[in-house]
Amino acid sequence: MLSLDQIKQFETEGYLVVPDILPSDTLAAVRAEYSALLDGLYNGWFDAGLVSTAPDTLDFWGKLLSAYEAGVDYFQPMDISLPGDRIHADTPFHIGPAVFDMLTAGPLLHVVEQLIGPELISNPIQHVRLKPPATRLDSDEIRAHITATDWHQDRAVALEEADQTDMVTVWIAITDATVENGCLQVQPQVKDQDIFPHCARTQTGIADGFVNEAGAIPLPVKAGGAVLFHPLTPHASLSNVTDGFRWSFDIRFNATGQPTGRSHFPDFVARSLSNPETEIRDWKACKRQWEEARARLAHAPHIEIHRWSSDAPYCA
Ligand SMILES: O=C(O)CCC(=O)C(=O)O
Ligand SMILES: [Fe+2]
Repeated sequence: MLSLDQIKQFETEGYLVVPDILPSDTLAAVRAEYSALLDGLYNGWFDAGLVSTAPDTLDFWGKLLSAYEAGVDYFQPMDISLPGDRIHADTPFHIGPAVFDMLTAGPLLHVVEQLIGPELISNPIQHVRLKPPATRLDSDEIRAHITATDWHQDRAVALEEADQTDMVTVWIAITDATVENGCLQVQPQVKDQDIFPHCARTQTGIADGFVNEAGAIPLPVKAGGAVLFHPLTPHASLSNVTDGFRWSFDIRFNATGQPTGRSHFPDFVARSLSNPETEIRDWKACKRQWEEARARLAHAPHIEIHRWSSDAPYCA
């Protein structure tokens, strides 16, 4: 249950840190599900000769690092979404029972409900981020799921159709997120905040001059806790300067009936006070929606996932 002060902070400053938002059994189940997922993936890569270190000598982190250093993409098969482009009939992704329990965790939905109401859809703009130590990254690494993320607003990296919606991002720490291992940082919102111009940077990020980096607030949070933020709140992540991985998920919710900003991907009713029978409660139904989207999109023309082009004003 959020206090009135917490709700007010979200409304005025555009962000909120909520410790222990994920039940500890759900957190443990997510870790176990990912451990089994990576074991299966790694065995396949080893058998195919793509990685050279035998699985039995490596733990979870060792497997991730071994895959990364061998140039094997561990990210997409572990992500909880399809990619923004190059979707094929067999593009891997991961939705399992523990991930679904995280997407629909009662205490988490209860907090979101206090911010945007009791009719909630799970927005398909959602990712896992498993970030290796910066010193181990390839020099040309740019992916926001692997390296530090540029300053941006989530509203700006969705399509215009979602500009007028009520959306909340919930960024969940699965390992403790610290300043050293690359936690999130925000720029508190200002009154009448608007969308800033975004340009091609390391990823797509806010144009120069719109973010006062000196005023940025780093938001460390322990595993199982979350940072919640408004879609207009500028945020970025710090570099991971430790020798361990930083692991988070970011998931989003909208008021039901509103466009998600990525409508070619599937949403589902996560919570409904007025029509509880419309809630999806079976992880297999959620997974099936993604499989159906993948089958459809594999043969469809590419759909841009945001509005910015590098020749936009402010990007010179
Ligand atoms: O974790 C990160 O590096 C960035 C996360 C982010 O941009 C988000 O959750 O919207
Ligand atoms: Fe973001």
